[in-house]
Amino acid sequence: MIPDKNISKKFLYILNNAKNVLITSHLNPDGDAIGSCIALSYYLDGIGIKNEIVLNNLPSDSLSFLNGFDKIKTDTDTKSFDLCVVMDLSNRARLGKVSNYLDRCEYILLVDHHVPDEVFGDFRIIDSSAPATTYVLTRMFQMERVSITPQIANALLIGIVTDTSHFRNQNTSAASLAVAAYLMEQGGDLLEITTKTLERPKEGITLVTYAYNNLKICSHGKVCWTSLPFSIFESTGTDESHSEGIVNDLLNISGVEYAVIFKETNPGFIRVSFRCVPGKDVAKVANIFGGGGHVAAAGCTIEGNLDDVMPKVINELDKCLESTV
Ligand SMILES: [Mn+2]
Repeated sequence: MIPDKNISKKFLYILNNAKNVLITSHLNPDGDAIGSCIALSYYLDGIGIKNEIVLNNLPSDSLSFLNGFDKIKTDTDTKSFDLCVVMDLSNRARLGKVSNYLDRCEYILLVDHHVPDEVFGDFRIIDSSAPATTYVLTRMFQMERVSITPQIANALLIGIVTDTSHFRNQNTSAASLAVAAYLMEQGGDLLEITTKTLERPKEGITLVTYAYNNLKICSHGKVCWTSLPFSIFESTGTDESHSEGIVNDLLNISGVEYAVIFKETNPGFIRVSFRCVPGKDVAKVANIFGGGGHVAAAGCTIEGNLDDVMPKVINELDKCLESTV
């Protein structure tokens, strides 16, 4: 459903008449999750409506440059909310512990751009053709002529920039660029967002080196994968956040259509991230292992050790490859 004027009107009506709003999104929040939460929080602040952003866990430090980052909390003492706005979320389980707080909310409003795999909430605005949740929000603000401050513009812009992989994946379109341009006109700082979100933490360099030293290319050069065992995180004092972006780099190798990274973030738990070039689909492979995501970027967590998990996943990916050739 692409929100039209009626839906935008209803969305703003619900927001403007709320008294105390819980704003939330998925666990391991990304740029789009926090961008949509922070933008909405600033909007509600602007019209004097009490609101809190509560997420299962804090986003990675690489996003901490964004104004409003310090609004994000991981719990709340508030006993009841008359409205909860859930963003960028297709499955209630991905709320993590915040799921428990939904019982304290009278009305649940969902804004998202995933193909939903679970229907919940009292009113849903889901545009699965949109490149980002912040795009959906921006379009509704535009239709209702809501004035966008530079802080709101920045928060909205980060969602579009990160969900389009810096305007490089298939979410990039004339429409997403036009909305990004509009947000720049409202004070969004594209240069800062692209620079900061592409920065790699110094601690992460050992992980990059390890990942490149151990990468494998198979399936006639179409599949590239690598792994980071728990021991490397442990010996370098790093965590998963320091390894962000490595899987995207693998996809830059010429001829590679699918990239996978296996991260043993805790002993016995392997986080798998998939990426693929336009026209291919990694969400269906992630789904097989109980994960999810978008066609071009997906992930899952599998219990087991690297030696067992890696061949299983690569095998499934190979099957997919055969069926799409
Ligand atoms: Mn998103």
